[in-house]
Amino acid sequence: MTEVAFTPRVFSGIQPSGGLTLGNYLGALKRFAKAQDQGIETIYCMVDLHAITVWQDPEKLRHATRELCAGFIASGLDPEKSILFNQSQVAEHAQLAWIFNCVARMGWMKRMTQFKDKAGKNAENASLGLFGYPALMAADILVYHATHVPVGEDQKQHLELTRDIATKFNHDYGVDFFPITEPVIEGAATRVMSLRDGSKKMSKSDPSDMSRINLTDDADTIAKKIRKAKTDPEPLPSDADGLADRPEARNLINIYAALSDQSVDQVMAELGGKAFSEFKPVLADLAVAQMAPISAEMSRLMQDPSEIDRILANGADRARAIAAPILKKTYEIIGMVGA
Ligand code: AQP
Repeated sequence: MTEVAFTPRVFSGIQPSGGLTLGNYLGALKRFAKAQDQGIETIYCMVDLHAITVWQDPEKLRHATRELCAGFIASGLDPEKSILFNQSQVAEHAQLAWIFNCVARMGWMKRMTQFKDKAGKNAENASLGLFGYPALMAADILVYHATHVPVGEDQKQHLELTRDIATKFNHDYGVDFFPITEPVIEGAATRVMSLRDGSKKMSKSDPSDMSRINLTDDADTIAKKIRKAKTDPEPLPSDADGLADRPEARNLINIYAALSDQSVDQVMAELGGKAFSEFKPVLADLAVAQMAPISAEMSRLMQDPSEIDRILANGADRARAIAAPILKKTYEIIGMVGA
C-alpha cells in the first residue's frame, strides 16, 4: 500500500433531536467556529438521519433542524465559509453507511456505551438504526475523507470505531483510501455536566429543563438556572486539584473557563476560595453576556425559515460535490458494476 496524504478537512455534526444546550455550544459549536476561523475547510451537518434512530415527531424534527441551523449561524458559523447542510439531503451518507454496516462487526457495535445508555433496559425494543448509529457516523465523516472531527468527550468511542472501520476497509481491499481520522477533544468543556447532577452529561433530552441551559433561554432563565444549580456547602477550593471529588463545583468552573477562554488554573487563580454565593452571580453574568446574543440572533433567523432552507440546500449541493466522487470510488474499489 502506498502512503496517501489527505488534505486537512474538518467534519462534525449535531442531531436535531431537541433544542441546543450549553453542552452542545461549548463542546461542539464554539469549537466548530474556531476551526472555521483557522482557515481549514469545514463541513458541518445537522444529522437528521441520526435523530430518527429514536422517535421524532415530523413537525418537531423539521422545526428542530431549522432551529439547529439558526444555532450554528448564531454561534459564528458562516455559510459562505463553512458548508452547512442537513444529512438527509446528501444521499451518499446513507449509501456509504450501508457499506460500513458490512465492514463493522457485531462485536464492535455491541461494545458501544452510547447504545447501552440510550437503549437502557429495553435494548430488544431499540431500533436497528440506534444500534447501527456509529456506522452511519463513520460514513458521515469518511464520505468527505475528513481528517479531523471536533467533538465532545462522549463521542470518543464512536470516533475510535470510525478509525477501526477505515482501517479494516483499507486492509480488506488493500488500499489506502480512507483516512484514519483524528478526534479533536480539547478545552475545559469537553464534557459539560447536568446542572442538577454532576455525574450526568448535560443533554437536550434530559426530562428536567433545569438540568441544562438551552441556547433559546432568555437572560432571566439562564441566571435562574445557574443560581439554582446543585452545589456542595463548601466554598470553592483554592486550586484545581481541590475540584477532584467535587463534580458540581468542577462543572461550574469548567463552564466558566470555557466561556471565558481561560484554563481551569487561570480561573482558580481568580476565583479560588470564593463562596458559591459570590461565584454564581459572576458565572451567570458571563453566561448571559455570551448566550443572550446567540439566543436573540437565533430567533431573528427563525423568522425567515425559507432563507434557512436555502442555506441548507446550497450547503447540500456543495457537500454532494465532495461526497459523490468519494462514494463512486468506494463502489469501484468494492467491485460494483457501473460505478
Ligand atoms: N454535555 C456535553 N458536553 C460537551 N459536549 C457535548 N455534546 C453534547 N452534549 C455535550 C457534543 O455536541 C455534539 C453533538 O451532539 P449530538 O446532539 O449529536 O448528540 P449527543 O451527544 O447525544 O447530545 P445530547 O444533547 O445528549 O443529545 P440527545 O439528548 O438527543 O442524546 C457532539 O460533538 C457532542 O460530543
